[in-house]
Amino acid sequence: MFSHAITRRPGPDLARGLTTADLGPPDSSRALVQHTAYVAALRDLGLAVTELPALPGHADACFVEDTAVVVPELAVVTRPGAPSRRGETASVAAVLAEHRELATITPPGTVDGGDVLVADRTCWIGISGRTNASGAEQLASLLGARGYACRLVPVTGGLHLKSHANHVGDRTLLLAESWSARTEFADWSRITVPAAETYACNTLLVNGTLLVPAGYRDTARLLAGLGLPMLALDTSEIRKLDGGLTCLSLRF
Ligand code: CIR
Repeated sequence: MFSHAITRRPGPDLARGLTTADLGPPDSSRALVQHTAYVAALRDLGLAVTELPALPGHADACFVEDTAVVVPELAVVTRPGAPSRRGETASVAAVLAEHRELATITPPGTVDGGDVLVADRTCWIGISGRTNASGAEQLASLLGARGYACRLVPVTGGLHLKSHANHVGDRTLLLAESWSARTEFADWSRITVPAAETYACNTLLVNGTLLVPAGYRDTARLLAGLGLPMLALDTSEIRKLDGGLTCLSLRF
């Protein structure tokens, strides 16, 4: 169960954020409405949310998940892979320091939190365009020392590991079709997201409720089989920046 979350409001300069999506520029006012609904959903699920203000000059700063990896024993402040995002970590670390012992990823290592999936005592760490081998090994060593079994996973075909894989409870993973045969996940139960709905892999389990991106009917139907409450949230503007439901918060 999570008791806290950290989020950061999207700023008026959101359209300057990094993206590979070919969906046009985000509307920052609409993004703020969507973000407000997201924060309200976390609060409704019982989390105390620390909402940081927008960080001028850091258009991607609302994607707070990339700045840290938080487990009950520790918070690891990352060194984001995109140099333009490295100024986002300090203000998040200051909040985390109130709740956890802190560790830090150091150069030449880079890690984006979006590449890190922790479920039970297993941690999958994606090696991607953002998370390099040094960063992944540093993180695996920090978490390994605290009893987590870490698995390194090459990330192909998308920004982050969590663009392809997320935990939906009961030792079950939601996996992109293109990743369904990956051996790193083979000993867990798996639900495969149809290729046309890959974005819906970015589903977030919070205290027994599944937050799902609105508009992905086939995936919603598959997830309904889990029997969990589901809440669909509009992420249209966030998606334009390669963002999803997991990346908008740190939960702990
Ligand atoms: C970026 O490219 O860094 C941002 N525009 C999107 C980051 C999304 N983060 C995530 O899914 N964890």
